[in-house]
Amino acid sequence: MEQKDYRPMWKELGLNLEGHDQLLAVLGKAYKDIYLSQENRPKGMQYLDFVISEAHGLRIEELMETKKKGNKVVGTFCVYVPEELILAVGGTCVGLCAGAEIGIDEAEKVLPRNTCALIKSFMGFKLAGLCPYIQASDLVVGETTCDGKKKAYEILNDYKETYVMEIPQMKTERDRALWRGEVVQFKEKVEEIAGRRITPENLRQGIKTANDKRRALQRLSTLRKAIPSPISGLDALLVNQIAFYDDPLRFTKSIQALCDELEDRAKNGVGVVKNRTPRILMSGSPMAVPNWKIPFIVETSGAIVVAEESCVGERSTRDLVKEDGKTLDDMIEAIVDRYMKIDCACFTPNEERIGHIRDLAKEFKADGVIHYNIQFCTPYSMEAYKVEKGLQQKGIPTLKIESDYGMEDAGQLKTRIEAFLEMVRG
Ligand code: BJ8
Repeated sequence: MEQKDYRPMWKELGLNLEGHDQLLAVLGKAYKDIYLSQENRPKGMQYLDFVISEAHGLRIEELMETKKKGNKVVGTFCVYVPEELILAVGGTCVGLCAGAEIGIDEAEKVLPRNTCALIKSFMGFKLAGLCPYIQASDLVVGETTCDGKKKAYEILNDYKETYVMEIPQMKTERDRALWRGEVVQFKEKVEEIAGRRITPENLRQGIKTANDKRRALQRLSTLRKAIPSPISGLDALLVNQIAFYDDPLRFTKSIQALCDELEDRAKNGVGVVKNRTPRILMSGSPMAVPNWKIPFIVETSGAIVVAEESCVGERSTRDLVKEDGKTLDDMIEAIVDRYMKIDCACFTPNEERIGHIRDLAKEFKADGVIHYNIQFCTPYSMEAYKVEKGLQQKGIPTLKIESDYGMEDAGQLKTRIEAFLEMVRG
């Protein structure tokens, strides 16, 4: 099929066309090398291949169409932003976190070099004019999680107005009250930009849509418990990444169909690897699209990733918002409760995260855990100590790695990962 020319739309959005062409060329090649080279992929992944190929085309066209109808697009950087409220007013929530190095030179003009790659990436995407999602957003929402993000939003605000939600640092009753206030204020902000009120009816629907998406992702996760796993870690990661920007209803339907296929595979003992392949749980900093480096190295070194303890994975799908609320107040409380359960390393203390990692390692029969933090990410690199200790107590082998989005350390990482897998195999 002939590719549609989206350049007029990109121009209208103010993208840097030359840089954007380069980005698409690099991404296209990486996708082919990393994804399309995999063997025995489920047929259902064709939908994801299509979504990736149209990530800057058809999907942006859809967003522009919905905007024409008066609906709003809200860009976010963190799983703390309650998608339910955006869906309630007919809006679309898109993830703006970025996992590519391109644009980093621009980012380093305004950010210190020793800033985490994720922050540099979203800043670089904006400054270099490479991200149609941020251009299409009517509202960009930041949050006070780590110091790097918090301060970066002040700078981003010079280029694109950024609304910031205050996230508590602890989980006491006082913190819950603060968070409740933030959720209510955000609800008012969403109503203001949408020019529509949030009602029990539309919020109930918003909650259901977001929960249904999480249910589909939970089902996918459960199916990865099969030995051998019916889907690669790379493909499962891609599904979790695409969850942040695809149309939620269509996405949910497609992932349920993919799960039907995986269920058949699991029943018939069909997997993407052999039975005795080492099973790895990845844990740590989120892997925003197109950050596929570590799982690619792991899976081309003779292991399979069976779960991700990360915001692009279990942390954002584990909990649902209770659906039995009758009044608007009940529903807001249910949203507040659900989001307070997120165990980001920005919280202190954060013991529940260690418990979650141990539980996941057990449930998924992981032979080892690879804890990954993006270089210069203080919360996750600091918490790695506690994670390692907690896993050691249970006799679970752990490898701690730190990396950025560049490929310079790929060889060294591969050597370390291979040595770890050797040890895990025993
Ligand atoms: S809830 S993990 S999505 S903040 S990698 S920018 S923490 S220095 S991304 Fe996150 Fe929300 Fe937490 Fe999840 Fe800072 Fe670390 Fe960079 Fe990070």
